[in-house]
Amino acid sequence: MISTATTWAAVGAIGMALGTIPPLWGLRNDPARRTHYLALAGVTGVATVAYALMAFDVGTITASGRVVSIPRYVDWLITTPLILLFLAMLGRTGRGSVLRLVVADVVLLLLGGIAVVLTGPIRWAVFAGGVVCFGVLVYDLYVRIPRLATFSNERTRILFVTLRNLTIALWTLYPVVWVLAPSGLGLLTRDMAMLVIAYLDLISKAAFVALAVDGMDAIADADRAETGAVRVDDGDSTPTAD
Ligand code: RET
Repeated sequence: MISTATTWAAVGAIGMALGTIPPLWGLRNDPARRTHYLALAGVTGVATVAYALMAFDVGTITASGRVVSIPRYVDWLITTPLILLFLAMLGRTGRGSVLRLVVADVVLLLLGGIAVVLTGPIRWAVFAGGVVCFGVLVYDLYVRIPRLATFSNERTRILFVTLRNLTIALWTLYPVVWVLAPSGLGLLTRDMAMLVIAYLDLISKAAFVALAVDGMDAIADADRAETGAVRVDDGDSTPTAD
């Protein structure tokens, strides 16, 4: 039987596929910034595959009476680090800070995935562990990365701030949906949760990627000029963004 969850997943797959067009276009027309476009194309490209699988109900398992979509968690584990990598690339903050962000991200997702299948109070303790990792991630994006960043021009800094704010605002809703969905208290049905998450995923991925591609000329300008770049790599110096 065709459920509403699979229908929403199909809508998600189409949206993500359309969202992959701008970075592919960029790859063709602006090869100098290949790494940026590849990261962006990966974000929506991987999600297209994950949503297509969910549309056919592939990889859906039931554990402790709860339905878990494996493609969803695999998608998040691959694509959220790519989003963070792109943000860090804008500020050119170096490998250490990217690694910190990615570790906090992967750990929070794994804890969220594990908590779904646990029962009893430990489940909420594991979920709380995920929320703590999310706190580290938000701190890094708001405080640490801007402090370490070397924005080559004002437009790149503005692009970073816009994408960073969009990311934090949207990502904060995921643990809320986790609590409301069958993964948590079960106040939302599986179909409703799929609709809400598909919608959140589309904005945090396809809209993020579209805004990023639109802002790539700022990076192109910066690459060409390389003027006004100020290296601020410790806490004593004036932050370049807040
Ligand atoms: C979980 C539960 C554990 C605690 C926290 C969570 C946050 C998940 C996030 C997911 C973001 C996903 C994105 C997908 C894009 O397509 C795992 C729900 C904090 C932030 C951006």
